[in-house]
Amino acid sequence: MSQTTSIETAAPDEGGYDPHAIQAKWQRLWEERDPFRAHDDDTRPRKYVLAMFPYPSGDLHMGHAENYLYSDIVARYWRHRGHNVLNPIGWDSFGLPAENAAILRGADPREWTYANIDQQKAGFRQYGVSFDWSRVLHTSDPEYYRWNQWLFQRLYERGLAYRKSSPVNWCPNDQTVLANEQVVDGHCERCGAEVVKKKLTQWYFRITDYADRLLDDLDTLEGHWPSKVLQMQRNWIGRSTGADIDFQIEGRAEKVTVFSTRPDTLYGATFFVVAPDSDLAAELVTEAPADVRMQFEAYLDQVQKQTDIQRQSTDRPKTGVFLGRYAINPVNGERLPIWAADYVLADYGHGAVMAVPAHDQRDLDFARAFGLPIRVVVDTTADDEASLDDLDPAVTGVALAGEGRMVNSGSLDGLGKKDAIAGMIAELERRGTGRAATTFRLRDWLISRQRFWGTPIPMIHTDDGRIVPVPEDQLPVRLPEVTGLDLKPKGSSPLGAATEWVTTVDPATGGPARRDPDTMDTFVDSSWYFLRFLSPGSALEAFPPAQAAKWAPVDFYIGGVEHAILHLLYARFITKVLHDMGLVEFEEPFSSLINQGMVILDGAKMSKSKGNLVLFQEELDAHGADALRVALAFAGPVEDDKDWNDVSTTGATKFLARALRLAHDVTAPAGVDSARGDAALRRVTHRLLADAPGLIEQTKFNVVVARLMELVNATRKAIDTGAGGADPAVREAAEVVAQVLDMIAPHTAEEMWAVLGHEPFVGLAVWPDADTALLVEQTVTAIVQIDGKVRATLEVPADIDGDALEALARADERVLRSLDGRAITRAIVRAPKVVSFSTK
Ligand code: ANZ
Repeated sequence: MSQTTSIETAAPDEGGYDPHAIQAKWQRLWEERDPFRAHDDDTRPRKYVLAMFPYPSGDLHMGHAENYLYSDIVARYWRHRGHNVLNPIGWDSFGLPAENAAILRGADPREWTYANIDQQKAGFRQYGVSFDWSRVLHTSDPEYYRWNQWLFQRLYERGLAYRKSSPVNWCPNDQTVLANEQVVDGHCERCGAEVVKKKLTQWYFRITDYADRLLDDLDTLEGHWPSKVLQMQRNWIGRSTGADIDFQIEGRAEKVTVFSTRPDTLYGATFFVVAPDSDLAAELVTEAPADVRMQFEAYLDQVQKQTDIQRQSTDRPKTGVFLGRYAINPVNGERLPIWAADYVLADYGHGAVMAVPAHDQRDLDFARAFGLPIRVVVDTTADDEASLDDLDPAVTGVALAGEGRMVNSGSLDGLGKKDAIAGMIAELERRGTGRAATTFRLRDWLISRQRFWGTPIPMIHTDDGRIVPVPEDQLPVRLPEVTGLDLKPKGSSPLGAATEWVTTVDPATGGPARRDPDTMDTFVDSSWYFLRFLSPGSALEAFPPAQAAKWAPVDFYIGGVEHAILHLLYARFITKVLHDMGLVEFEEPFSSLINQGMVILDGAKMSKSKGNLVLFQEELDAHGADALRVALAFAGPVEDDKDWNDVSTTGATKFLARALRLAHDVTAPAGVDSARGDAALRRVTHRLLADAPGLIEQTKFNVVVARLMELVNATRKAIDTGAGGADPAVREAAEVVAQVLDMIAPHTAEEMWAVLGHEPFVGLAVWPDADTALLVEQTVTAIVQIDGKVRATLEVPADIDGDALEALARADERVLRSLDGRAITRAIVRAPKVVSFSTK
């Protein structure tokens, strides 16, 4: 594109700051010349800056305004530091809202989706975000989701994608399954409906294979990710260490294994509990008498209506059914009655527990409710405390969960907890009936959804019962047209009813077959999108490994804390898989992470339903992008919530007008040595240059705005009361204002830069180095007294010695005039502040 467009600059008249005109002008130029494109062949150091990509939910809102402002500040910052910056944008455009909107209107989810994307694109352009627009991606484009299908098949080959039948979270409203991560306090994360359990065959990704790495590698992110997020991830993965213990069941050939974090308490086991909704319970009850079976069935019905949260809550009466069977304690041969009870979950550990009521509160509550024996095997009394009798859990109802010495435990007696656990594990291993084990709270990732608007799962079910991948040369499996399809949720995927689409052939035999009708969880789409930005148009590969080596991992990632678990965990998992496939060298996708606070109103979250919305587009139209950006950046620390009441777009506009006016008032020509200019102003300028990098890298954007205000004020003062616009230090200050302001208010900054006589773009101008000589407070003001009266002040070096200071004072013109020929009889010098002369 030609570079000859002449740059008209706004008139310098008072109050002539016209943000909308300035904005339109520079946005046009950016669009024409595309200055923020990242170039793969650029050899300068690189930075990859990314804000979590948006869902095309409609207009951009204040949350977007904040999020993409922050990432833009950081992207612009690194350009000013001479880096080749990648700051891409795309849309996370599959998902339920589009589908639900389409159902409401009887339309195609594509229409809603792409119309919203266009609207948001325009909003971002109007907001002056310096994206590389050449790399836009939409996850709902076949060009993108083709690579989801590729990824799925790679996971399938590696045994990391598989199908199983198990109780899953089912949202009765959305009529689809949910991953554990999408169930919040027993309710659907999206629609709030109460989630129920349903046994279904679904596709899973084996994220549990990576549980140890996902947990251990969090240590490498310490100090780079918010500690809260690290903790949430750790809790979610939830590693427990202990032992797997095998129990013989009377009348059953195979042993049953339980997981326990307290194998040391095995001698204290007095009963055995299985999850009512486990296969084991169903099996054990088949041989029970009819009345027990009926009782069990009724109980199971009741249990299946409960959420996991309810099942695990401690403050509700314990319920259960004795199954009439017995397990044998492997260390002492005791018969333990087997119960089915809802506090044991089917999908944690092995779905069965050895119950040790003396030392586990849930087991104790259960034992007391059903009159089961309670045996203490750990003496938790401290030396000087009451006897163990006083702590008897059977009486107090409080389990002894603390540490102590083993009792009633054969050869373990007298040992402390750690030794007793080790001793018991050794004993179990010797007998071949147990071993050290680790269990995770993390479950495999359920990725299939019974909805239309997602990536079709690229698998084929042959009529003879095999499940095979769609041959790679037939990818992508595109979504069919919606015409004639009923998208309404009905428990199975609407794609199953697209007869023509679903009918296919077995690639091996040509025999009849059907496509898998489910689509993928949209978290699959977002688990690797940051890599797709490296070559969004590639038809050959998901991403080129060579580009990944150059650009990734993402240096700066920003988004809401609501993604602290789901998205980040999945992206970390997929990155590790890609690492193991040899496609990326790194194992963590995001080197640093920031969670921005929310923009709130009157102390509350903004919401359409509450009617307390501040509309992004309205603010943008009223004040322009720069004022909105300055006001938001200034409103408070990045991580804090910002109340719109504290956001001053009016103040921001005044500040921007003042800044621009500086540029108009500069009369010193460019290129004049500013060293001769106003030293006080130069110090303010260079202190900002020196401090801005640290402030930005610590995301203290509000402080940068404050420091810019300080420099604008100091420059104004120098113009009005000092050497005026002709002072080269004033030009220097105005140029630095433009270069630093660009991060926050890029349109005004470009305008200043042009007014100052520079070619566009200030957004690409590398900041000058701070002159370190100007950074120390080098001079102090010394006073000179004659016979007790101050006659002169001197600007002197802070480290001046007494002799030099006295010499300067004696030579000073004002001092000589005051002395008027009189001789100095005595001099007292306190360097560097005071010189006191006497003449009498
Ligand atoms: C015996 C025992 C004795 C236990 C004791 C604890 C204390 P975390 O730390 O959460 O991993 N458990 C095992 N599988 C379970 C399941 N499917 N549903 C509910 N509870 C289950 O908890 C591990 C402990 O939770 C295990 O250790 C087991 O009870 C129970 F004084 O075994 B313990």
